[in-house]
Amino acid sequence: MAYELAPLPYDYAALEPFIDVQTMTLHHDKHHQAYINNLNAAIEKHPELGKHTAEDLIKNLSSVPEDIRAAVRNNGGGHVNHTMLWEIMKPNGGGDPTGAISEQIKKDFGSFEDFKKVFNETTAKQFGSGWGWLILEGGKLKVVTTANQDNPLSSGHFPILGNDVWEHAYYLKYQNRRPDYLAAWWNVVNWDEINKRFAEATR
Ligand code: MN3
Repeated sequence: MAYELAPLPYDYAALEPFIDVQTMTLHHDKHHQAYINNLNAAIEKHPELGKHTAEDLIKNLSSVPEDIRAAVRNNGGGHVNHTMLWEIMKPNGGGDPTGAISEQIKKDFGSFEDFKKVFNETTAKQFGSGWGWLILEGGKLKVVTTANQDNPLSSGHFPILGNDVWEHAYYLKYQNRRPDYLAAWWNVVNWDEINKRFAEATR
């Protein structure tokens, strides 16, 4: 198989009480695995593509053969997005941002509280399934959303952080209260990893 699911980098219960163990188990073992299975099934039709990383595939969707392009966009995106999500969370995370991203947030949004408000309000409004993202555009941080499993990489932006607002990400614990999930999520973010991604975005 060209693509494989990495183990969750912490225990399934490690993000309690903000993200419950059942959601983490289903989200990683079933949802993320399904994106990988579907991506592998699509790649079987064009095995030469399997030498590329999933990131490279979604960065260059126009080079993916048309018969599997939608499958790669959705399932390659699903794989890349969830791999990032597990990495930018950690037990005992959260708190104020650190390092270079902290300075950039202050510069572009005024304060961490103002940034969170923009991110949470923008992402809460994403209609249906999708993601909220922080990207760098023209040297400035910007909050954007995408539908489905689309990733900013496909439009040339390396995502610094992103959060999943598909109902499977929060419904078991938060039901229809997407804003409550978005507010709670900041308690588990991993600023060290987000700083690494910010450095990558600025390269
Ligand atoms: Mn998801």
